[in-house]
Amino acid sequence: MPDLPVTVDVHLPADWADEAMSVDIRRAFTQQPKQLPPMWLYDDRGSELFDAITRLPEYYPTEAERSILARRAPEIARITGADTVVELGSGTSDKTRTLLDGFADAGQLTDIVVLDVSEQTLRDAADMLAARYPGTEIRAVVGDFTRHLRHLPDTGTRLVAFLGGTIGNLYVEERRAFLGALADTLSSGEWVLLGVDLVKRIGRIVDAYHDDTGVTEEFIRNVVRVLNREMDADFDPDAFDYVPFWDAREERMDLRLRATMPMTARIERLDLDVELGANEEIRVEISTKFRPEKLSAELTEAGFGDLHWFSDHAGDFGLVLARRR
Ligand code: SAH
Ligand code: AVI
Repeated sequence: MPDLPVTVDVHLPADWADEAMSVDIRRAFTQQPKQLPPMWLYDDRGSELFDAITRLPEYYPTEAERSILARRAPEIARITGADTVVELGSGTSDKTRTLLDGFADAGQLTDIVVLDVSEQTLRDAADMLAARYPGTEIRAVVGDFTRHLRHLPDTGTRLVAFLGGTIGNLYVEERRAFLGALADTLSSGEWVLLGVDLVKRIGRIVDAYHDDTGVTEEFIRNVVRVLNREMDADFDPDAFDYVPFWDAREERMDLRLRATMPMTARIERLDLDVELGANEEIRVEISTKFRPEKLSAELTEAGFGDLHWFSDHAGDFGLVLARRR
C-alpha cells in the first residue's frame, strides 16, 4: 500500500501557547501555595529528560505498562473493534507501537491520531508511525488535552489511549473535568484506554521520583529554565532544592522546588515581580497513584461503562478500558 502523508493539524492560533502560558504562570505565582501546571515541563529539553526517565531502573511504570500492552493488545483490539487509535499526551509514542501492532495485526487499523503540546516530539513521533504503519492515515494534533479535545478528528470507531499514568498529573477537579470532556467528545460505543500507576509500597514509588542519577531532579528544575526563556524571567535555577515527597492523604507524589534563600524575581512578560521567602516551596507536579475501585467509580460517573482492568504480574500498573455509554 502507498504511504499516506502525515497531516499535522495546528487548529490553534500561533500564539495560543504564549497566551495560555501567561495566564497559567500569572495564576501560579499569585496563588498560595505557588503551583505550576506541569504541561510547561515539556519543552524539547523536558521531553528529552522525560524520555531518559523512562529508561531509569527506578522508574518502573514504563516497562510495567509496556508488558501489559504486549500481553493484551490483541484482546483490546478485539473487544473494542476500533479502527482509529487516538493517543493523548503521546510524546514519543514509543510504547504505543505495542498497542498499535495488536490493531494492525487484526487488520483493523485505518487511522492514528496523536495529540501533544510538544510540537517537535509530536512531529518526530508521527513520522515514526507513518514509517511503521504504511497505508494508515496518521494525523498529529498540536494542543492541550485539557482544552482542545474538540479538535480531535472524528473518524471511524475511536479508541482514545491516554497512557503512561499522565492522568495522574491532573488534580482531582481537573481529572473530573477531563473525563467529562472526553465523554462529551466520544460517541456512544467508542472507547477509552487509561494507563494508571497503582498504589503500592511507598518506598518504591518515592524511589521512582528520586533517582540516583538526578535525571528527575533535572526534569523538574527545567521548568525554571522554561519560565526564564518563555516569560523573560530571571529566576536562578540553582537557587532551588528539589523536594519530592509522598502525600499519604491524597495518595500522590508531590514534586516541589524549594527556594534556598529569599529571592525576588522579575517575570518581564507579565510585568510581575515575584517574592519567595527562604524555604518557600513551589509545587511543580503531582503524580497520583490509583486504586482501581475509585477510578472505576469516576469513569462510571463520567459516562463510561463495560470496564475491563488489566495489570502486570507485579500489580504495579493498571490499564483500564471503558466504553462510552
Ligand atoms: N504517553 C507517553 C508520554 C508521557 S509524558 C508515555 O506514556 O510515556 C507526558 C506527555 O504529555 C508529554 O509528551 C507532554 O508533552 C504531554 N503533555 C503534558 N501535558 C499536556 C497537556 N496538557 N496537553 C497535551 N500534552 C500534554
Ligand atoms: C508523565 N507522567 C506520568 C510522569 C509521572 O510519573 O508522573 C512524569 C514524571 N515526573 C517525574 N518523573 C516522571
